[in-house]
Amino acid sequence: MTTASTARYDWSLQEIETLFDLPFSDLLHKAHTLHRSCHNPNAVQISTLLSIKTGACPEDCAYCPQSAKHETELERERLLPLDEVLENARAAKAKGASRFCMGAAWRNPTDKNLDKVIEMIQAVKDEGLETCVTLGMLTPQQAQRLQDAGLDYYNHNLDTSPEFYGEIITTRTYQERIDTLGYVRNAGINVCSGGILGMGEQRRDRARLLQQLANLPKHPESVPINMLVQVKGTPLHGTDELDPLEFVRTIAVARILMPHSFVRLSAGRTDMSDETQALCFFAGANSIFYGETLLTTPNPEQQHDRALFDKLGIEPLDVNAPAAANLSNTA
Ligand code: SAM
Ligand code: DTB
Ligand code: SF4
Repeated sequence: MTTASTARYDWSLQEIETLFDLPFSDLLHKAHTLHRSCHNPNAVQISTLLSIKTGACPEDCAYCPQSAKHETELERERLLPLDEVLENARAAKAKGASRFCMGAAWRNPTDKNLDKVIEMIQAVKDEGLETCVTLGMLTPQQAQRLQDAGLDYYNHNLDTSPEFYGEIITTRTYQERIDTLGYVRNAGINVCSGGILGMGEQRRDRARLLQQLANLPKHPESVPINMLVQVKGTPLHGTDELDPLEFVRTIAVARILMPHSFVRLSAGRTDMSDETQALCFFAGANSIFYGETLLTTPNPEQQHDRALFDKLGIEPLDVNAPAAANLSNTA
Protein backbone atom coordinates (compact mmCIF):
# COMPACT_ATOMS: atom_id res chain seq x y z
CA MET A 1 0.00 0.00 0.00
CA THR A 2 1.20 3.56 -0.66
CA THR A 3 1.85 5.12 2.72
CA ALA A 4 2.85 8.49 4.03
CA SER A 5 6.51 7.66 3.56
CA THR A 6 6.23 6.63 -0.08
CA ALA A 7 4.91 9.77 -1.78
CA ARG A 8 6.22 9.70 -5.35
CA TYR A 9 7.16 12.30 -7.94
CA ASP A 10 7.69 10.05 -10.97
CA TRP A 11 4.22 8.92 -12.00
CA SER A 12 3.93 7.69 -15.58
CA LEU A 13 0.83 8.48 -17.62
CA GLN A 14 0.16 4.78 -17.98
CA GLU A 15 0.14 4.23 -14.21
CA ILE A 16 -2.28 7.11 -13.77
CA GLU A 17 -4.57 5.92 -16.55
CA THR A 18 -4.56 2.46 -14.97
CA LEU A 19 -5.83 4.02 -11.72
CA PHE A 20 -8.57 5.90 -13.62
CA ASP A 21 -9.60 2.63 -15.31
CA LEU A 22 -10.02 0.64 -12.06
CA PRO A 23 -13.51 -0.52 -11.12
CA PHE A 24 -15.11 2.38 -9.19
CA SER A 25 -15.21 0.56 -5.84
CA ASP A 26 -11.60 -0.59 -6.14
CA LEU A 27 -10.45 2.94 -6.93
CA LEU A 28 -12.42 4.45 -4.04
CA HIS A 29 -11.23 1.80 -1.62
CA LYS A 30 -7.61 2.45 -2.55
CA ALA A 31 -8.00 6.23 -2.31
CA HIS A 32 -9.94 6.11 0.95
CA THR A 33 -7.51 3.71 2.63
CA LEU A 34 -4.63 5.99 1.80
CA HIS A 35 -6.66 9.05 2.82
CA ARG A 36 -7.28 7.57 6.30
CA SER A 37 -3.60 6.79 6.74
CA CYS A 38 -2.61 10.44 6.15
CA HIS A 39 -5.63 12.53 7.22
CA ASN A 40 -8.63 12.57 9.51
CA PRO A 41 -11.39 11.50 7.06
CA ASN A 42 -13.96 13.44 9.09
CA ALA A 43 -12.20 16.80 9.10
CA VAL A 44 -12.51 19.23 6.20
CA GLN A 45 -10.50 22.43 5.87
CA ILE A 46 -12.59 25.51 5.15
CA SER A 47 -11.51 28.44 2.98
CA THR A 48 -13.52 31.51 2.05
CA LEU A 49 -12.97 33.45 -1.16
CA LEU A 50 -13.20 37.15 -1.90
CA SER A 51 -12.73 38.82 -5.26
CA ILE A 52 -10.62 41.89 -4.45
CA LYS A 53 -10.53 43.07 -8.06
CA THR A 54 -13.26 41.94 -10.42
CA GLY A 55 -13.48 41.69 -14.20
CA ALA A 56 -11.79 43.47 -17.13
CA CYS A 57 -9.00 40.89 -17.21
CA PRO A 58 -6.82 41.01 -20.36
CA GLU A 59 -6.43 37.19 -20.47
CA ASP A 60 -8.71 35.03 -22.65
CA CYS A 61 -9.36 31.99 -20.40
CA ALA A 62 -12.38 30.40 -22.12
CA TYR A 63 -14.04 29.39 -18.83
CA CYS A 64 -13.76 32.72 -17.07
CA PRO A 65 -16.51 35.30 -16.65
CA GLN A 66 -13.88 37.91 -15.75
CA SER A 67 -12.10 38.01 -19.11
CA ALA A 68 -12.57 41.32 -20.97
CA LYS A 69 -12.65 39.22 -24.15
CA HIS A 70 -16.05 37.69 -23.29
CA GLU A 71 -19.39 39.46 -23.06
CA THR A 72 -20.76 38.40 -19.69
CA GLU A 73 -23.15 40.22 -17.39
CA LEU A 74 -20.45 40.74 -14.79
CA GLU A 75 -19.97 44.19 -13.26
CA ARG A 76 -16.32 45.12 -13.08
CA GLU A 77 -14.88 46.55 -9.86
CA ARG A 78 -11.63 48.30 -8.98
CA LEU A 79 -9.33 47.01 -6.24
CA LEU A 80 -11.37 46.91 -3.02
CA PRO A 81 -10.40 49.19 -0.14
CA LEU A 82 -8.66 47.59 2.83
CA ASP A 83 -11.56 48.11 5.27
CA GLU A 84 -13.99 46.25 2.99
CA VAL A 85 -11.57 43.33 2.70
CA LEU A 86 -11.15 43.23 6.47
CA GLU A 87 -14.88 43.29 7.04
CA ASN A 88 -15.25 40.25 4.76
CA ALA A 89 -12.35 38.45 6.44
CA ARG A 90 -13.84 38.96 9.92
CA ALA A 91 -17.22 37.67 8.72
CA ALA A 92 -15.55 34.62 7.15
CA LYS A 93 -13.72 33.84 10.39
CA ALA A 94 -16.90 34.24 12.44
CA LYS A 95 -18.55 31.65 10.16
CA GLY A 96 -15.76 29.12 10.69
CA ALA A 97 -13.27 29.68 7.84
CA SER A 98 -9.62 29.03 8.69
CA ARG A 99 -8.22 30.50 5.46
CA PHE A 100 -9.14 33.65 3.57
CA CYS A 101 -8.35 33.62 -0.16
CA MET A 102 -8.23 36.84 -2.13
CA GLY A 103 -8.45 36.72 -5.93
CA ALA A 104 -7.73 39.42 -8.50
CA ALA A 105 -8.59 39.43 -12.21
CA TRP A 106 -5.09 40.32 -13.32
CA ARG A 107 -2.68 38.78 -15.82
CA ASN A 108 -0.05 39.75 -13.23
CA PRO A 109 0.09 42.33 -10.44
CA THR A 110 2.01 45.60 -10.85
CA ASP A 111 4.41 46.39 -8.02
CA LYS A 112 2.05 49.19 -6.91
CA ASN A 113 -0.89 46.78 -6.78
CA LEU A 114 1.24 44.36 -4.85
CA ASP A 115 1.88 47.04 -2.16
CA LYS A 116 -1.88 47.22 -1.60
CA VAL A 117 -2.35 43.44 -1.57
CA ILE A 118 0.48 43.12 0.95
CA GLU A 119 -1.37 45.51 3.29
CA MET A 120 -4.44 43.27 2.92
CA ILE A 121 -2.44 40.11 3.66
CA GLN A 122 -0.97 41.60 6.82
CA ALA A 123 -4.33 42.86 8.05
CA VAL A 124 -6.06 39.51 7.38
CA LYS A 125 -3.25 37.61 9.15
CA ASP A 126 -3.68 39.91 12.16
CA GLU A 127 -7.25 38.60 12.38
CA GLY A 128 -5.87 35.11 12.98
CA LEU A 129 -6.66 33.70 9.53
CA GLU A 130 -4.39 31.88 7.11
CA THR A 131 -3.96 33.89 3.93
CA CYS A 132 -4.02 32.88 0.26
CA VAL A 133 -3.92 35.11 -2.80
CA THR A 134 -4.31 34.45 -6.51
CA LEU A 135 -3.08 37.37 -8.60
CA GLY A 136 -1.85 35.78 -11.85
CA MET A 137 1.78 35.45 -12.91
CA LEU A 138 4.53 36.62 -10.55
CA THR A 139 8.20 37.50 -10.89
CA PRO A 140 10.63 35.86 -8.45
CA GLN A 141 10.98 39.25 -6.70
CA GLN A 142 7.22 39.58 -6.27
CA ALA A 143 7.01 36.07 -4.85
CA GLN A 144 9.74 37.00 -2.36
CA ARG A 145 7.85 40.15 -1.34
CA LEU A 146 4.74 38.07 -0.67
CA GLN A 147 6.77 35.64 1.42
CA ASP A 148 8.29 38.54 3.39
CA ALA A 149 4.74 39.80 4.04
CA GLY A 150 3.89 36.45 5.64
CA LEU A 151 1.60 35.07 2.90
CA ASP A 152 0.69 31.43 3.65
CA TYR A 153 -0.49 30.15 0.23
CA TYR A 154 -0.37 31.28 -3.40
CA ASN A 155 -3.00 29.84 -5.76
CA HIS A 156 -2.04 29.43 -9.41
CA ASN A 157 -3.77 26.66 -11.33
CA LEU A 158 -2.43 24.62 -14.23
CA ASP A 159 -6.11 24.32 -15.20
CA THR A 160 -5.78 21.33 -17.59
CA SER A 161 -3.31 19.13 -19.49
CA PRO A 162 -0.51 20.71 -21.53
CA GLU A 163 -2.12 19.18 -24.66
CA PHE A 164 -5.63 20.61 -24.11
CA TYR A 165 -4.43 23.94 -22.70
CA GLY A 166 -4.24 25.69 -26.10
CA GLU A 167 -8.01 25.14 -26.56
CA ILE A 168 -8.68 27.11 -23.38
CA ILE A 169 -6.09 29.91 -23.08
CA THR A 170 -3.92 31.57 -25.71
CA THR A 171 -2.65 34.63 -23.84
CA ARG A 172 -0.17 32.86 -21.55
CA THR A 173 1.70 29.59 -21.87
CA TYR A 174 1.61 26.46 -19.75
CA GLN A 175 5.31 26.92 -19.09
CA GLU A 176 4.68 30.43 -17.71
CA ARG A 177 2.30 28.86 -15.18
CA ILE A 178 4.89 26.28 -14.18
CA ASP A 179 7.50 29.05 -13.86
CA THR A 180 5.25 31.05 -11.49
CA LEU A 181 4.70 27.92 -9.38
CA GLY A 182 8.50 27.51 -9.20
CA TYR A 183 8.99 31.11 -8.02
CA VAL A 184 6.32 30.64 -5.33
CA ARG A 185 7.88 27.36 -4.19
CA ASN A 186 11.41 28.81 -4.14
CA ALA A 187 10.24 31.80 -2.11
CA GLY A 188 9.00 29.36 0.56
CA ILE A 189 5.27 30.02 0.16
CA ASN A 190 2.87 27.05 0.25
CA VAL A 191 1.64 26.17 -3.23
CA CYS A 192 -2.07 25.84 -4.12
CA SER A 193 -2.48 24.50 -7.65
CA GLY A 194 -5.08 22.40 -9.44
CA GLY A 195 -7.42 22.60 -12.36
CA ILE A 196 -10.89 22.57 -13.86
CA LEU A 197 -12.84 19.54 -15.10
CA GLY A 198 -15.80 19.52 -17.46
CA MET A 199 -14.26 21.84 -20.09
CA GLY A 200 -14.65 19.22 -22.86
CA GLU A 201 -11.32 17.54 -22.07
CA GLN A 202 -10.79 13.76 -22.26
CA ARG A 203 -9.90 11.42 -19.40
CA ARG A 204 -6.31 11.43 -20.70
CA ASP A 205 -6.20 15.23 -20.15
CA ARG A 206 -7.41 14.81 -16.57
CA ALA A 207 -4.69 12.20 -16.06
CA ARG A 208 -2.05 14.48 -17.62
CA LEU A 209 -3.12 17.42 -15.42
CA LEU A 210 -2.71 15.27 -12.31
CA GLN A 211 0.60 13.93 -13.62
CA GLN A 212 1.93 17.50 -14.00
CA LEU A 213 0.90 18.37 -10.45
CA ALA A 214 2.15 15.14 -8.87
CA ASN A 215 5.52 15.27 -10.64
CA LEU A 216 6.37 18.82 -9.54
CA PRO A 217 9.53 18.82 -7.36
CA LYS A 218 7.19 18.96 -4.32
CA HIS A 219 3.44 18.27 -4.30
CA PRO A 220 1.29 21.40 -3.95
CA GLU A 221 0.10 21.60 -0.34
CA SER A 222 -3.36 22.37 -1.67
CA VAL A 223 -4.91 20.95 -4.87
CA PRO A 224 -8.19 22.58 -5.92
CA ILE A 225 -10.26 20.45 -8.30
CA ASN A 226 -12.93 22.68 -9.83
CA MET A 227 -15.94 21.58 -11.84
CA LEU A 228 -16.48 24.15 -14.58
CA VAL A 229 -19.09 26.73 -13.59
CA GLN A 230 -20.71 27.49 -16.93
CA VAL A 231 -21.30 31.21 -17.31
CA LYS A 232 -23.40 32.71 -20.12
CA GLY A 233 -21.23 34.68 -22.54
CA THR A 234 -18.08 32.58 -21.99
CA PRO A 235 -16.95 30.33 -24.86
CA LEU A 236 -17.39 27.21 -22.68
CA HIS A 237 -21.03 27.93 -21.91
CA GLY A 238 -23.03 24.98 -23.25
CA THR A 239 -20.18 22.44 -23.00
CA ASP A 240 -21.39 18.86 -22.38
CA GLU A 241 -21.46 18.24 -18.65
CA LEU A 242 -19.00 15.83 -17.10
CA ASP A 243 -20.40 12.69 -15.46
CA PRO A 244 -20.22 13.33 -11.69
CA LEU A 245 -18.73 9.84 -11.16
CA GLU A 246 -15.82 10.82 -13.41
CA PHE A 247 -15.33 13.89 -11.20
CA VAL A 248 -15.22 11.60 -8.15
CA ARG A 249 -12.71 9.34 -9.89
CA THR A 250 -10.47 12.35 -10.55
CA ILE A 251 -10.58 13.32 -6.86
CA ALA A 252 -9.66 9.73 -5.93
CA VAL A 253 -6.70 9.65 -8.31
CA ALA A 254 -5.51 13.06 -7.03
CA ARG A 255 -5.62 11.67 -3.47
CA ILE A 256 -3.57 8.61 -4.46
CA LEU A 257 -0.94 10.60 -6.36
CA MET A 258 -0.58 13.34 -3.71
CA PRO A 259 -1.33 11.60 -0.40
CA HIS A 260 -0.38 14.46 1.93
CA SER A 261 -1.96 17.32 0.01
CA PHE A 262 -5.28 18.91 0.82
CA VAL A 263 -7.49 18.09 -2.16
CA ARG A 264 -10.14 20.78 -2.45
CA LEU A 265 -13.61 20.07 -3.81
CA SER A 266 -13.71 23.58 -5.27
CA ALA A 267 -15.99 25.39 -7.73
CA GLY A 268 -19.12 23.69 -9.04
CA ARG A 269 -20.67 22.43 -5.78
CA THR A 270 -23.87 24.43 -6.31
CA ASP A 271 -24.84 22.07 -9.13
CA MET A 272 -23.58 18.94 -7.35
CA SER A 273 -25.82 16.62 -5.35
CA ASP A 274 -25.08 15.92 -1.68
CA GLU A 275 -24.43 12.32 -2.74
CA THR A 276 -21.73 13.33 -5.23
CA GLN A 277 -20.08 15.57 -2.64
CA ALA A 278 -20.21 12.75 -0.06
CA LEU A 279 -18.44 10.46 -2.55
CA CYS A 280 -15.82 13.17 -3.13
CA PHE A 281 -15.12 13.36 0.63
CA PHE A 282 -14.92 9.56 0.77
CA ALA A 283 -12.52 9.59 -2.20
CA GLY A 284 -10.19 11.95 -0.34
CA ALA A 285 -11.39 15.54 -0.78
CA ASN A 286 -10.71 17.34 2.49
CA SER A 287 -11.16 21.01 1.77
CA ILE A 288 -13.94 23.22 0.41
CA PHE A 289 -14.78 26.84 -0.31
CA TYR A 290 -17.43 27.94 2.15
CA GLY A 291 -19.56 31.05 1.73
CA GLU A 292 -22.27 31.99 -0.69
CA THR A 293 -20.06 33.28 -3.50
CA LEU A 294 -16.86 31.96 -5.02
CA LEU A 295 -15.22 34.90 -6.80
CA THR A 296 -18.15 35.98 -8.97
CA THR A 297 -20.42 32.90 -9.15
CA PRO A 298 -22.65 31.25 -6.53
CA ASN A 299 -21.53 28.64 -4.01
CA PRO A 300 -23.93 26.60 -1.82
CA GLU A 301 -25.76 28.44 0.96
CA GLN A 302 -23.97 28.15 4.28
CA GLN A 303 -27.02 26.58 5.89
CA HIS A 304 -26.97 23.86 3.25
CA ASP A 305 -23.27 23.16 3.84
CA ARG A 306 -23.74 23.06 7.61
CA ALA A 307 -26.57 20.54 7.17
CA LEU A 308 -24.41 18.47 4.79
CA PHE A 309 -21.52 18.41 7.28
CA ASP A 310 -23.95 17.35 10.03
CA LYS A 311 -25.40 14.54 7.90
CA LEU A 312 -21.91 13.28 7.10
CA GLY A 313 -20.43 13.79 10.57
CA ILE A 314 -17.79 16.15 9.18
CA GLU A 315 -16.10 18.77 11.38
CA PRO A 316 -14.22 21.82 10.14
CA LEU A 317 -10.47 21.20 10.44
CA ASP A 318 -8.91 23.16 13.29
CA VAL A 319 -5.70 24.48 11.75
CA ASN A 320 -4.47 25.69 15.14
CA ALA A 321 -4.80 22.28 16.79
CA PRO A 322 -1.74 20.01 16.92
CA ALA A 323 -1.76 17.59 13.95
CA ALA A 324 -2.44 14.69 16.31
CA ALA A 325 -5.70 16.28 17.47
CA ASN A 326 -6.97 16.41 13.91
CA LEU A 327 -6.05 12.76 13.44
CA SER A 328 -7.67 11.60 16.66
CA ASN A 329 -11.00 10.68 15.14
CA THR A 330 -9.84 8.13 12.59
CA ALA A 331 -10.89 4.85 14.12
N1 SAM B 1 -6.37 35.93 -12.59
C1 SAM B 1 -5.68 35.00 -11.79
C2 SAM B 1 -5.30 33.74 -12.53
O1 SAM B 1 -5.99 33.34 -13.47
O2 SAM B 1 -4.30 33.13 -12.15
C3 SAM B 1 -6.40 34.64 -10.51
C4 SAM B 1 -7.90 34.49 -10.50
S1 SAM B 1 -8.57 33.17 -11.49
C5 SAM B 1 -10.30 33.54 -11.47
C6 SAM B 1 -8.35 31.74 -10.46
C7 SAM B 1 -8.81 30.41 -10.99
O3 SAM B 1 -10.22 30.31 -10.92
C8 SAM B 1 -8.50 30.05 -12.43
O4 SAM B 1 -7.20 29.60 -12.61
C9 SAM B 1 -9.48 28.92 -12.69
O5 SAM B 1 -8.88 27.68 -12.40
C10 SAM B 1 -10.62 29.21 -11.70
N2 SAM B 1 -11.87 29.53 -12.43
C11 SAM B 1 -12.15 30.70 -13.07
N3 SAM B 1 -13.35 30.66 -13.65
C12 SAM B 1 -13.87 29.43 -13.38
C13 SAM B 1 -15.09 28.78 -13.73
N4 SAM B 1 -16.01 29.37 -14.49
N5 SAM B 1 -15.29 27.52 -13.27
C14 SAM B 1 -14.35 26.91 -12.51
N6 SAM B 1 -13.19 27.48 -12.16
C15 SAM B 1 -12.93 28.71 -12.60
C1 DTB C 1 -9.67 27.80 -7.50
O1 DTB C 1 -9.07 26.77 -7.91
N1 DTB C 1 -10.97 28.00 -7.58
C2 DTB C 1 -11.32 29.30 -7.05
C3 DTB C 1 -9.97 29.80 -6.48
N2 DTB C 1 -9.06 28.80 -6.91
C4 DTB C 1 -9.51 31.16 -6.78
C5 DTB C 1 -11.99 30.18 -8.04
C6 DTB C 1 -13.24 29.58 -8.62
C7 DTB C 1 -13.85 30.62 -9.48
C8 DTB C 1 -15.16 30.20 -10.05
C9 DTB C 1 -15.73 31.24 -10.94
C10 DTB C 1 -16.06 32.52 -10.26
O2 DTB C 1 -16.69 32.54 -9.18
O3 DTB C 1 -15.76 33.58 -10.84
FE1 SF4 D 1 -8.17 36.58 -15.96
FE2 SF4 D 1 -7.68 34.72 -14.12
FE3 SF4 D 1 -10.06 34.86 -15.37
FE4 SF4 D 1 -7.96 34.05 -16.74
S1 SF4 D 1 -8.86 33.02 -14.96
S2 SF4 D 1 -9.47 35.57 -17.43
S3 SF4 D 1 -6.35 35.29 -15.84
S4 SF4 D 1 -9.22 36.36 -14.00
